[in-house]
Amino acid sequence: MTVARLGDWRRTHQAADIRPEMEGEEVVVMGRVGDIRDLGGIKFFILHDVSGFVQVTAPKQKTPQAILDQISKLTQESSVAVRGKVVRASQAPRGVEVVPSEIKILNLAETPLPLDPLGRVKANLDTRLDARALDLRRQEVRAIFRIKNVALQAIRERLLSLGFVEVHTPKIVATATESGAALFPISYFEREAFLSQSPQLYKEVLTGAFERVFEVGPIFRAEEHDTTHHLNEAISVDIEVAYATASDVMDILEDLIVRAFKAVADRCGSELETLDHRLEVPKTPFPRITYTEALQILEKAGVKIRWGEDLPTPAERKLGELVGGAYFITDWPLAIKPFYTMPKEEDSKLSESFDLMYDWLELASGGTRIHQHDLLVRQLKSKGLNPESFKSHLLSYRYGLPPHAGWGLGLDRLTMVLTGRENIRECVLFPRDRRRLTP
Ligand code: AMO
Repeated sequence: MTVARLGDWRRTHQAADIRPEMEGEEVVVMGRVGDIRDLGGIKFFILHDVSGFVQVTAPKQKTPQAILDQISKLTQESSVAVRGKVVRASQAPRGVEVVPSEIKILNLAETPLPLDPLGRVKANLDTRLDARALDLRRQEVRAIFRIKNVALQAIRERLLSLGFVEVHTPKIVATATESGAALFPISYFEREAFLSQSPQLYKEVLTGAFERVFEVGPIFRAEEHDTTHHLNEAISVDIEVAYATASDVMDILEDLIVRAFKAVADRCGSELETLDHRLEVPKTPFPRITYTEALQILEKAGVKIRWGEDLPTPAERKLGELVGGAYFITDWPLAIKPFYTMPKEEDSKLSESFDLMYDWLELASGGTRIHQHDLLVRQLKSKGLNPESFKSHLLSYRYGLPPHAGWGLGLDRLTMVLTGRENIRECVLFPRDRRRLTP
């Protein structure tokens, strides 16, 4: 079988760079085939690449038969290389076209396609995710990931400029950290191990060496529920800071969220337009309400939650309606926070912890951590956990680990907010949920 290779063909231009003023120039463009038309005297197709598109036009009178035959073979989404001359053409989209002198079909797409990457035929989310490789070619879908990228870049640049060190902690681990969420067991030679739920314990220990660390990485949660905002694998931006408290890291988080919004508003105008989403940069300072105040606000609105219970989604939705935008809920009951959370000095039923909400959605959670060995052991026991399983980790706490605080921010959830998408699956390239392990 002959395989069309690139050989010595190389792009000279991206599609969007081809302009009417280049009339007469020879160019080589490469991309995927969009609409194909045959209008009797003329054949043309739209070539899309990552920059945009350009029309390739072959007048039958002036084009060698071999090239016309190749255009006849083309199918939508095939990848092609076109060598040709730039021609000013007022009737063509963007006022310019490429008249081919040579076409190389690099890979012919099979027909029919499972979905229409030009987005004219609507498909449901499951069909789209099943054919994600094609779905990701849609302009609207690419806009989501460009926004995610720009937001993450803004966050990363800021953290680096604040002296944070980017770290990578193990994802194959021996213990749980987030008591509420279940673990995925894996077989690790002759032992059982787990996929990491959070870089929590490692990032804490690393404050002893680097003082300020951050990580952008996957977290794995064996949660069975099927919601619009939970996945079994998600990306979390985690920070941990030595000699800091919850309130200090809330300030950092607030600043980062505003910077992410601003970066997207400044640099992703066309993507936001494609998504038909109006982005409002949240005003600072974000409101800070305590958990107890949140219960009072809810009660006034007729939603009764018993003190000490976590906020179920309907209560979060109500709070989103009543408070709205970006806001913190602080001072959670210690009993519903993980073992590493610092109790409040004034009231040990409470903890030095917070969640960052956006409308109804929890974007991040964090707090001051316990840095003293004996208190940590007590807390482990009070949660019914066996300190023996945390033995190697506990060692670090014996050697003068500094007081520290930090948070974990769900990047996929932040992307939901920045793009106005209702389902987290839209904001993850290849989402993993209870039913979906492929593609
Ligand atoms: P938590 O469990 O609240 O805290 O997770 C932090 C943030 O990560 C996101 N997130 C998820 N996103 C999608 N699907 C999931 N299943 C999922 N689980 C969590 C959320 C959440 O706010 N160790 C602490 C963080 C810390 O205290 O530093 C932790 O993991 O946006």
